[in-house]
Amino acid sequence: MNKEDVCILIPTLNEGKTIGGIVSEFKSDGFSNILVIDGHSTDNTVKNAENAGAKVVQQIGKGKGQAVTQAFQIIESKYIVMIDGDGTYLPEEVNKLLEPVTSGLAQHVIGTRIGNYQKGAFTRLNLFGNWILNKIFGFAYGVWLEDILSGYRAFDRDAIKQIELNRTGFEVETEITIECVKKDIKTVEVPIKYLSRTSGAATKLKPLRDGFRIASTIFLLARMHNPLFYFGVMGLFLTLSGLAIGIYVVDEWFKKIDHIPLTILATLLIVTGIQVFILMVLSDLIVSMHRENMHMMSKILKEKEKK
Ligand SMILES: Nc1nc2c(ncn2[C@@H]2O[C@H](COP(=O)(O)OP(=O)(O)OP(=O)(O)O)[C@@H](O)[C@H]2O)c(=O)[nH]1
Ligand SMILES: [Mg+2]
Repeated sequence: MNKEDVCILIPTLNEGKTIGGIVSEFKSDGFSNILVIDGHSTDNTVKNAENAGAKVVQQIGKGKGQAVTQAFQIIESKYIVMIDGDGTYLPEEVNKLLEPVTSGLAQHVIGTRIGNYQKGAFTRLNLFGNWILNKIFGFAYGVWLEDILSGYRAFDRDAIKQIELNRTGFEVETEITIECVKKDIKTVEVPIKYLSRTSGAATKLKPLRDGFRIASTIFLLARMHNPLFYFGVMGLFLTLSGLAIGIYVVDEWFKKIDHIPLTILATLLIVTGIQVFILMVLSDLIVSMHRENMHMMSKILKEKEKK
């Protein structure tokens, strides 16, 4: 692999204490193409990144997701490595991530932090949130990964040109992973080390708010990919709420107490729930047929290309 072919992409927002060191380490390791996409930092991030030899571009909008989307549009290198600028990932491990893409084994590599993290790198809430989000992801997309939220990744150019991103915040890693599953971009995970934030710079992640946003991204984007999951969860929620209210209403009725509005509500919830289940079966049929068509279309295109 030629290191000139690699672009190191670092999204930053007020990481002045760490960014210089990260850029220098990549430079001394022989990587000359380093792109810092900055979210209008108010500290010395830009100066330190430029002094260390990185190209700095200011993002147009707000959020890590918007920054990465913008960067993916301007990068034309053969291989891309994405890493956070907060010093929690090790630049020296870059070859572990690049190896599967440069050897053609995968088009997208995720550095998995779960097996080897420094004490304090994850709070208990982060660790639990991470675990549960990976499980929900597994149920929704049928792909069981260990660390869909990792910020240390490698791609080939073809992958980043296929990935379409719409989320602007910390849902970006999730959306990237979902896009790879949907577009059959081969993804592998490699174990990496994860350090705690030692610079003293504040984290920009708000675990509850961002955790909820990530969970809803996993759920909402599953509609086109796995309607059984999307409508199944919705139908189950409606039906179970209806049943719970219904059980209460019947129990009260035995005690000779009537709850007319609640009875109507329970009936409506159960009927809507059943309708959603029917929608689930129909959507699954549509998605399966669409998938078959797409498969056939790409087969025909490939045969045409051969001729
Ligand atoms: N360009 C840009 N970068 C951002 C933005 N928000 C966060 N970042 C960068 O994205 C990377 C990840 O952000 P962190 O705050 O470390 O989030 P995290 O790694 O998920 O959370 P921690 O585990 O607390 O570190 C860091 O390099 C941030 O500086 C933003 O709005 N714009
Ligand atoms: Mg971080």
